[in-house]
Amino acid sequence: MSITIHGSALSPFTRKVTLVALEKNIAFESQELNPYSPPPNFEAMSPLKLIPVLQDGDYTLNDSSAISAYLDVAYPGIGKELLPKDPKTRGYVLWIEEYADTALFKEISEGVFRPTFITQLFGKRIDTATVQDTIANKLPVPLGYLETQIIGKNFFADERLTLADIAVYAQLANLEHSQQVPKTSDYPNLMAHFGRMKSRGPVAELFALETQYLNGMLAQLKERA
Ligand SMILES: N[C@@H](CCC(=O)N[C@@H](CS)C(=O)NCC(=O)O)C(=O)O
Repeated sequence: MSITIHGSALSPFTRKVTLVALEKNIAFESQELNPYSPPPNFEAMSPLKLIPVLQDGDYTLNDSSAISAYLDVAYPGIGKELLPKDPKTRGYVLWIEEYADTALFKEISEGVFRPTFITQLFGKRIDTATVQDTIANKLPVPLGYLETQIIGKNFFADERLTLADIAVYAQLANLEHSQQVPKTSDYPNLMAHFGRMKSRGPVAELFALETQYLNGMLAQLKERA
Protein backbone atom coordinates (compact mmCIF):
# COMPACT_ATOMS: atom_id res chain seq x y z
CA MET A 1 0.00 0.00 0.00
CA SER A 2 1.28 3.49 -0.68
CA ILE A 3 0.21 6.41 1.46
CA THR A 4 -0.08 9.96 0.16
CA ILE A 5 -0.89 13.03 2.24
CA HIS A 6 -2.40 15.70 0.02
CA GLY A 7 -2.04 19.12 1.58
CA SER A 8 0.11 22.17 1.91
CA ALA A 9 3.29 22.69 3.93
CA LEU A 10 1.98 25.64 5.94
CA SER A 11 -1.46 24.20 6.71
CA PRO A 12 -1.56 23.30 10.41
CA PHE A 13 -3.89 20.36 9.75
CA THR A 14 -1.57 18.99 7.06
CA ARG A 15 1.29 19.47 9.54
CA LYS A 16 -0.64 17.50 12.17
CA VAL A 17 -1.15 14.41 10.01
CA THR A 18 2.36 14.65 8.55
CA LEU A 19 3.80 14.63 12.08
CA VAL A 20 1.56 11.72 13.05
CA ALA A 21 2.98 9.73 10.12
CA LEU A 22 6.56 10.82 10.88
CA GLU A 23 6.35 10.13 14.63
CA LYS A 24 4.81 6.72 13.93
CA ASN A 25 7.46 5.95 11.30
CA ILE A 26 4.85 5.33 8.60
CA ALA A 27 6.22 5.65 5.07
CA PHE A 28 4.30 8.21 3.02
CA GLU A 29 4.69 10.84 0.36
CA SER A 30 3.46 14.42 0.44
CA GLN A 31 1.55 15.85 -2.49
CA GLU A 32 1.10 19.61 -2.66
CA LEU A 33 -2.57 20.62 -2.81
CA ASN A 34 -3.40 24.29 -2.50
CA PRO A 35 -7.09 24.60 -1.50
CA TYR A 36 -7.13 28.16 -2.88
CA SER A 37 -6.24 26.94 -6.40
CA PRO A 38 -7.54 23.39 -6.22
CA PRO A 39 -7.45 20.67 -8.86
CA PRO A 40 -10.68 20.07 -10.84
CA ASN A 41 -11.53 16.90 -8.91
CA PHE A 42 -11.10 18.55 -5.49
CA GLU A 43 -14.73 18.31 -4.34
CA ALA A 44 -14.88 14.62 -5.20
CA MET A 45 -11.71 14.10 -3.21
CA SER A 46 -12.67 16.40 -0.34
CA PRO A 47 -16.40 17.11 0.05
CA LEU A 48 -15.72 20.04 2.41
CA LYS A 49 -13.02 21.33 0.01
CA LEU A 50 -10.48 21.31 2.80
CA ILE A 51 -7.00 19.86 3.22
CA PRO A 52 -5.51 17.49 4.22
CA VAL A 53 -6.72 14.42 2.34
CA LEU A 54 -5.23 11.00 2.93
CA GLN A 55 -4.90 8.37 0.24
CA ASP A 56 -3.97 4.90 1.45
CA GLY A 57 -4.05 2.68 -1.62
CA ASP A 58 -7.63 2.97 -2.86
CA TYR A 59 -8.87 4.32 0.49
CA THR A 60 -9.44 8.09 0.74
CA LEU A 61 -10.05 9.90 4.02
CA ASN A 62 -10.69 13.53 4.92
CA ASP A 63 -10.18 15.58 8.06
CA SER A 64 -6.99 15.64 10.09
CA SER A 65 -8.64 14.18 13.21
CA ALA A 66 -10.18 11.27 11.29
CA ILE A 67 -6.90 10.71 9.44
CA SER A 68 -4.83 10.78 12.65
CA ALA A 69 -7.17 8.29 14.37
CA TYR A 70 -7.09 6.06 11.28
CA LEU A 71 -3.29 6.05 11.04
CA ASP A 72 -2.98 5.32 14.75
CA VAL A 73 -4.91 2.06 14.46
CA ALA A 74 -4.19 1.10 10.85
CA TYR A 75 -0.44 0.89 11.51
CA PRO A 76 -0.26 -0.28 15.13
CA GLY A 77 2.98 -2.24 15.02
CA ILE A 78 5.13 0.38 13.34
CA GLY A 79 5.52 3.17 15.84
CA LYS A 80 4.12 4.55 19.03
CA GLU A 81 0.44 4.77 19.82
CA LEU A 82 -0.67 8.41 19.76
CA LEU A 83 -4.17 7.84 21.12
CA PRO A 84 -4.00 6.17 24.56
CA LYS A 85 -6.34 3.26 25.23
CA ASP A 86 -7.37 4.35 28.74
CA PRO A 87 -10.83 5.93 28.16
CA LYS A 88 -10.31 9.04 30.31
CA THR A 89 -6.81 9.74 29.00
CA ARG A 90 -7.96 9.17 25.42
CA GLY A 91 -10.95 11.48 25.97
CA TYR A 92 -8.64 14.19 27.32
CA VAL A 93 -6.20 13.83 24.40
CA LEU A 94 -9.08 14.21 21.95
CA TRP A 95 -10.33 17.26 23.86
CA ILE A 96 -6.94 19.01 23.71
CA GLU A 97 -6.71 18.14 20.01
CA GLU A 98 -10.17 19.62 19.44
CA TYR A 99 -9.33 22.73 21.47
CA ALA A 100 -6.16 23.31 19.43
CA ASP A 101 -7.97 22.64 16.13
CA THR A 102 -10.77 25.05 17.01
CA ALA A 103 -9.66 27.81 19.38
CA LEU A 104 -5.96 28.04 18.51
CA PHE A 105 -6.62 27.59 14.78
CA LYS A 106 -9.23 30.37 14.75
CA GLU A 107 -6.99 32.99 16.35
CA ILE A 108 -3.71 31.97 14.73
CA SER A 109 -5.01 31.31 11.26
CA GLU A 110 -7.59 34.08 10.92
CA GLY A 111 -5.85 36.60 13.14
CA VAL A 112 -2.15 36.15 12.43
CA PHE A 113 -1.19 33.79 9.61
CA ARG A 114 -3.75 34.80 6.98
CA PRO A 115 -3.38 38.55 7.58
CA THR A 116 0.39 38.13 7.36
CA PHE A 117 0.81 35.76 4.40
CA ILE A 118 -2.41 34.71 2.66
CA THR A 119 -3.40 38.35 2.05
CA GLN A 120 -0.11 38.81 0.16
CA LEU A 121 -0.93 35.84 -2.08
CA PHE A 122 -4.05 37.71 -3.13
CA GLY A 123 -2.09 40.90 -3.81
CA LYS A 124 -3.05 42.67 -0.59
CA ARG A 125 -0.88 44.21 2.12
CA ILE A 126 -0.14 42.66 5.50
CA ASP A 127 -3.08 43.49 7.78
CA THR A 128 -1.02 44.67 10.75
CA ALA A 129 -4.02 45.99 12.69
CA THR A 130 -5.70 42.55 12.75
CA VAL A 131 -2.44 40.85 13.74
CA GLN A 132 -1.84 43.31 16.59
CA ASP A 133 -5.42 43.05 17.86
CA THR A 134 -5.27 39.24 17.81
CA ILE A 135 -1.94 39.09 19.63
CA ALA A 136 -3.04 41.59 22.29
CA ASN A 137 -6.68 40.66 22.84
CA LYS A 138 -7.70 37.33 21.35
CA LEU A 139 -4.83 34.87 21.34
CA PRO A 140 -4.21 35.17 25.11
CA VAL A 141 -7.47 33.25 25.75
CA PRO A 142 -6.50 29.90 24.13
CA LEU A 143 -2.84 30.31 25.08
CA GLY A 144 -3.86 30.94 28.69
CA TYR A 145 -6.09 27.88 28.77
CA LEU A 146 -3.41 25.62 27.32
CA GLU A 147 -0.88 27.02 29.80
CA THR A 148 -3.14 25.82 32.64
CA GLN A 149 -3.31 22.35 31.04
CA ILE A 150 0.46 21.81 30.76
CA ILE A 151 1.66 23.19 34.10
CA GLY A 152 3.99 20.70 35.78
CA LYS A 153 3.93 18.27 32.83
CA ASN A 154 6.29 17.46 29.98
CA PHE A 155 3.41 16.28 27.76
CA PHE A 156 -0.32 17.00 27.84
CA ALA A 157 -1.25 13.40 28.74
CA ASP A 158 0.14 10.02 29.69
CA GLU A 159 3.67 11.39 30.33
CA ARG A 160 4.55 10.72 26.68
CA LEU A 161 3.91 12.09 23.21
CA THR A 162 0.27 11.86 22.15
CA LEU A 163 -1.89 13.45 19.49
CA ALA A 164 -2.60 16.31 21.94
CA ASP A 165 1.04 17.45 21.83
CA ILE A 166 1.18 17.21 18.03
CA ALA A 167 -2.11 19.09 17.58
CA VAL A 168 -1.04 22.00 19.81
CA TYR A 169 2.40 22.25 18.19
CA ALA A 170 0.84 22.05 14.70
CA GLN A 171 -1.06 25.29 15.34
CA LEU A 172 1.67 27.12 17.29
CA ALA A 173 4.22 26.52 14.51
CA ASN A 174 2.38 29.05 12.33
CA LEU A 175 3.03 31.70 15.01
CA GLU A 176 6.72 30.94 14.65
CA HIS A 177 6.52 31.19 10.83
CA SER A 178 4.77 34.55 11.33
CA GLN A 179 7.50 35.59 13.81
CA GLN A 180 4.90 36.08 16.51
CA VAL A 181 5.97 33.49 19.09
CA PRO A 182 4.48 34.45 22.49
CA LYS A 183 6.81 35.57 25.27
CA THR A 184 8.13 32.72 27.42
CA SER A 185 7.49 34.87 30.50
CA ASP A 186 3.75 35.04 29.62
CA TYR A 187 3.27 31.28 29.07
CA PRO A 188 6.35 29.58 30.59
CA ASN A 189 4.99 26.03 30.62
CA LEU A 190 3.37 26.15 27.17
CA MET A 191 6.46 27.72 25.61
CA ALA A 192 8.68 25.10 27.27
CA HIS A 193 6.43 22.44 25.71
CA PHE A 194 6.70 24.19 22.33
CA GLY A 195 10.51 24.21 22.70
CA ARG A 196 10.57 20.50 23.52
CA MET A 197 8.37 19.72 20.51
CA LYS A 198 10.63 21.80 18.23
CA SER A 199 13.66 19.84 19.34
CA ARG A 200 12.19 16.49 18.26
CA GLY A 201 13.94 15.21 15.11
CA PRO A 202 10.85 14.78 12.87
CA VAL A 203 9.42 18.13 14.00
CA ALA A 204 12.67 20.02 13.34
CA GLU A 205 13.11 18.41 9.90
CA LEU A 206 9.55 19.24 8.89
CA PHE A 207 9.86 22.83 10.15
CA ALA A 208 13.01 23.30 8.01
CA LEU A 209 11.10 22.12 4.92
CA GLU A 210 8.20 24.42 5.75
CA THR A 211 10.57 27.37 6.10
CA GLN A 212 12.05 26.58 2.67
CA TYR A 213 8.54 26.47 1.22
CA LEU A 214 7.59 29.79 2.86
CA ASN A 215 10.79 31.48 1.67
CA GLY A 216 10.12 30.26 -1.87
CA MET A 217 6.58 31.63 -1.70
CA LEU A 218 7.79 35.01 -0.39
CA ALA A 219 10.49 35.19 -3.09
CA GLN A 220 7.83 34.61 -5.77
CA LEU A 221 5.66 37.35 -4.26
CA LYS A 222 8.64 39.74 -4.29
CA GLU A 223 9.28 39.00 -7.97
CA ARG A 224 5.62 39.64 -8.74
CA ALA A 225 5.59 43.00 -6.89
N1 LIG B 1 -11.38 20.06 10.39
C1 LIG B 1 -10.50 20.06 9.25
C2 LIG B 1 -10.04 21.49 8.98
C3 LIG B 1 -9.18 21.57 7.74
C4 LIG B 1 -8.93 22.99 7.28
O1 LIG B 1 -9.55 23.97 7.76
N2 LIG B 1 -8.01 23.12 6.32
C5 LIG B 1 -7.71 24.42 5.75
C6 LIG B 1 -6.20 24.58 5.56
S1 LIG B 1 -5.35 24.65 7.07
C7 LIG B 1 -8.31 24.53 4.36
O2 LIG B 1 -8.32 23.57 3.62
N3 LIG B 1 -8.80 25.72 4.01
C8 LIG B 1 -9.33 25.97 2.72
C9 LIG B 1 -10.49 26.92 2.73
O3 LIG B 1 -10.84 27.42 3.83
O4 LIG B 1 -11.06 27.15 1.65
C10 LIG B 1 -9.32 19.13 9.52
O5 LIG B 1 -9.01 18.88 10.69
O6 LIG B 1 -8.73 18.60 8.55
